[in-house]
Amino acid sequence: MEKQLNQIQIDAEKDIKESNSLDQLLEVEKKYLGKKGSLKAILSQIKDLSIEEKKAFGKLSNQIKVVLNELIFKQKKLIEEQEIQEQLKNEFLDVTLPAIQTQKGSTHVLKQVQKKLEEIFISLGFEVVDGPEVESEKYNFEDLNIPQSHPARDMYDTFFIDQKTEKYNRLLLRTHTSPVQIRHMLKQGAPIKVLVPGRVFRYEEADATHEHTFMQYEGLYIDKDISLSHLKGYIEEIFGQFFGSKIEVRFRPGYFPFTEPSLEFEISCPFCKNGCKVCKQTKYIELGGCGMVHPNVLKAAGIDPEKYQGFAFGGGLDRLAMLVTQNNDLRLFRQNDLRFLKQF
Ligand code: FA5
Repeated sequence: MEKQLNQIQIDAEKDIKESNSLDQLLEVEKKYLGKKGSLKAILSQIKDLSIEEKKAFGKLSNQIKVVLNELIFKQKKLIEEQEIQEQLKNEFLDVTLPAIQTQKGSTHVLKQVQKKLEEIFISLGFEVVDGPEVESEKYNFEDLNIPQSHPARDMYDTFFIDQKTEKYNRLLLRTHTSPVQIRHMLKQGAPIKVLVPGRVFRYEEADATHEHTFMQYEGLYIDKDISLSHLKGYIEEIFGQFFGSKIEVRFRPGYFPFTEPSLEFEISCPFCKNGCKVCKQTKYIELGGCGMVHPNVLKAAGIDPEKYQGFAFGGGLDRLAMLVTQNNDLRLFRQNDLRFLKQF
């Protein structure tokens, strides 16, 4: 048996040295040291030996195992080293070649406009807040002083969701950012100074200036002794900073059930002095709606209108982006054509 063991060692050492790939080496390892390998097979004969012979045989087979394992380890290192050398010979790496250019992404133009507005509002002490896009009829309409069957609901072609809640009535996709006024008043009470940018939805046919999904921004300032003159001053400051030039604000009468009085606000054209194609020769650009928050809205949100007043104003962020980019079709912003978007 000792002879047999020695023969196994001689064969195994030869096979190990002749292995020139890791797969081959693994096979050799299995062949001699594996569960069904030659060493295991010979060990099965041990039962017929005397105790003394068993001891000697066990010792010898363990020694052989140690020697073979060590040889396998060394051979493995050798093969790995050879493989690396081979790879280095075949692969030539020119570190002086220019790197492959990856396409750089950039912030979407609507987000850029949103960020710019946010920075200006924040610098003036406003906090930026948002609310859910799936809103309740109560916050989108009722608490904003637009009860059911109020004709003003026609202004907001609404996507309703086939779900109703006891307390908040039907669910819908918010048609404007104004419901966040209610949410924030309920959450924090007066005073409030917030900017609400966000996505809104209306069941409208798309054209160059209308989308069914678009962005709005809305400013709300509630405190003691707030008046329309504050509103005018803030609009002047905000859009002056936004367009980087001194602008003038002009109000026209408007109508929103949640403000009283309600106004439309226009700014002097930041692109010309005497009329251009952006302002259609009128020297003014209409930006959005505004007014003093209606007492009913304050009451609905638990704020005492005798103590607090406030202004709110809101406009279309896509329309603002149209002005900035001098693009006359807002549908382009969402068509994801990189040739268009890469310009900004
Ligand atoms: C409102 O939505 C009011 N919540 C704004 C407001 C806030 C008034 C606070 C008073 C106080 P209006 O429906 O006019 O108002 O929409 C505001 C702006 O959203 C418009 O001036 C316009 O710039 C933009 N807008 C309206 N409909 C669309 C549309 N389909 N696609 C793109 N922009 C739109």
